[in-house]
Amino acid sequence: MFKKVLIANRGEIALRVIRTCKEMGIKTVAVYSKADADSLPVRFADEAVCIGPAPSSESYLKMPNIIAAAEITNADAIHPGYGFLSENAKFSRICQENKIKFIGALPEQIEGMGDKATAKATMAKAGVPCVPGSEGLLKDGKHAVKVAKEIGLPVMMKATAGGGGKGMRVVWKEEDVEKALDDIKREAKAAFGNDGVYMEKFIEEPRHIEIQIAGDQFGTFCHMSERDCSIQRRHQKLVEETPSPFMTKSLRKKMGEAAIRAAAAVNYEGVGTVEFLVDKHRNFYFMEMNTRIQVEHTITEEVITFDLIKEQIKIAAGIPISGKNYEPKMHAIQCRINAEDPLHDFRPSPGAITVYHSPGGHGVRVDTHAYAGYTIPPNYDSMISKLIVSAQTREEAIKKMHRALSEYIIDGVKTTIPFHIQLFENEEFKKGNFTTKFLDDFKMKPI
Ligand code: MV4
Repeated sequence: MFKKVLIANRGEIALRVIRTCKEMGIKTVAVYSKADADSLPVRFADEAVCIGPAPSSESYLKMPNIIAAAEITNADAIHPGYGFLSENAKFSRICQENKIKFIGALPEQIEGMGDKATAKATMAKAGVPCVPGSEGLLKDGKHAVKVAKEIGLPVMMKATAGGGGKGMRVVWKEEDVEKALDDIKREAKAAFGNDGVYMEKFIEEPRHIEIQIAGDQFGTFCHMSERDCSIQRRHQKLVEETPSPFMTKSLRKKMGEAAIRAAAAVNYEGVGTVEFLVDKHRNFYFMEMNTRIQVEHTITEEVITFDLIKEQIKIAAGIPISGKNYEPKMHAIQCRINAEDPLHDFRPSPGAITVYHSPGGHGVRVDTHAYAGYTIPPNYDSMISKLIVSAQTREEAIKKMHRALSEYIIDGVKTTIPFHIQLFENEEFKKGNFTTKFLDDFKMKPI
């Protein structure tokens, strides 16, 4: 087992990883920017090293500084959390070259998944259902029109270097195909330095359902239930739950097996997530594979009663997994509490938290680095807390979440708590009637 893990991240996830390391008897090193000197991860880690000024580009993304911090402190592994360098092939390779275990994917795996057309071809070959579309990249406008006619409109064109909602375009009419291809190629070239574009049938009003998987260093895999992440706004998830209200036992088995085929196709080691689009007929299609621990891993932990960070560290250290699949035993929901004003287009609201009281009671978990007197720096993403509830049924979990939200007091900054309270009072949401378009039509009442 590792003796000392450096956490190359900040905020709640840095704290989350430190907690598990402590329970496993592993020493921890926090790295921090000048803006995070007073943060809880810095306080709770065994050691802390300042790696630069506030901007991420000069601290949490600065590979030489992080590697230097690991060398100075003699850390034998680096946990990258999510975001920042967690899916950076170059960083994974540099860790490898410096004989520091990167607790994440191998550089080749990250590269293979990063090019979406290549990833899709790999998955299709492995028998993972994919959205019908072009075989590889579109050659030119004529080719695009030909494929659009074959698969039928509407179609979606996607930049192969895009992902997470960047570099996509829907086309409804055949006469618009050629110009849309020109536009998206130009955008992709500017944004990613790669103008490769492929085409798919546009799936209208899909659900976003993802499967948590794990694979060890001996080629054993398991699936660990799904998460429904359809409640998103501009590709930012706000609420996640498991089981999905749309799931059936047979669909879970089919999607779980497909997710394992996806992971096995790239010899995946570690915990990962395979994202699918699910249409109204419960057809499902591969979308992306995430080779990191995700923000929403918590709800899976609640329903299968496993610490996923612990599993991640054990797998990285070469400990085998059993290979048995996990069924959800409970219902869990997570609300992301962001320092944003939901009444003004979710604009960021950084600043000092003057009063802080977090909810508690049976089945309530709060993962946060916030406290009374903490100042949220403007330099990073605006998530300050994750409120997670678990209960026997979805109905109970919804009531529990509403109760917990009503006890949550954060003064000094605007938060998304009022949005969540109204969402958990919405009849269609309560019935489980939602797709990825749900929040497009959701209007908050004044408060
Ligand atoms: C799609 C789609 C419909 N049809 N692909 C958005 C993020 C990126 N990973 C893929 N995305 C989509 N791909 C086809 N063929 C709709 C989306 C999409 C979406 C997917 C999941 C969650 C929210 C979404 C919001 C808008 C569009």
